[in-house]
Amino acid sequence: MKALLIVDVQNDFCTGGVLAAKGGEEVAPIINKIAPNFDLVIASKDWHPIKTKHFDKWPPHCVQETHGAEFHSDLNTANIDLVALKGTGTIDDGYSAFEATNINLISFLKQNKITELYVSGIATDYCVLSSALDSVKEGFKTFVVTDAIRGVNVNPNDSEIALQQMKEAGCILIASEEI
Ligand code: VGL
Repeated sequence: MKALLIVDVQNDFCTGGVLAAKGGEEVAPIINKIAPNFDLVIASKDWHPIKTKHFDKWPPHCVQETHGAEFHSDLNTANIDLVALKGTGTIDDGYSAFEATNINLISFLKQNKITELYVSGIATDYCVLSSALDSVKEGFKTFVVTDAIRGVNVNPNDSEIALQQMKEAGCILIASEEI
């Protein structure tokens, strides 16, 4: 069985958001198109308290219950079976969807007999990267949907480097039209 993981397609990571990945919202229509091909669709949300050590590194973003933390309106949420909330503590970065605190993501995927995980969303160089690397570590055959991800690129090459890291870790890079 195969699952789609949609990482953090939230307002604060899209155009106009406080930590926007360039063209972040462009992943939404691609994700909407591929989502019906999966047995299970999980969407993560960065879900931070107002005060967290994470905001020593980053401008405050995706604060719980705020507009910035909502899914971008272009994302079809009807496709989503489960929302995984991460970064909910006062010290954790919560980059990986596997750090979700409202659900044990590994157990949930295993209970649903998922063996293949396809990773999409934002940001290529942080949360997509961490989630994909954890997915490999947990033994899932891991795909990264290259046209359905966008990076923050604090340094201009960060997304490129992240893609290389994912590839070296064993992720399979795939275009949405190949799914
Ligand atoms: C993210 C930077 C800071 C992400 C989260 O969702 O990739 N990036 N916090």
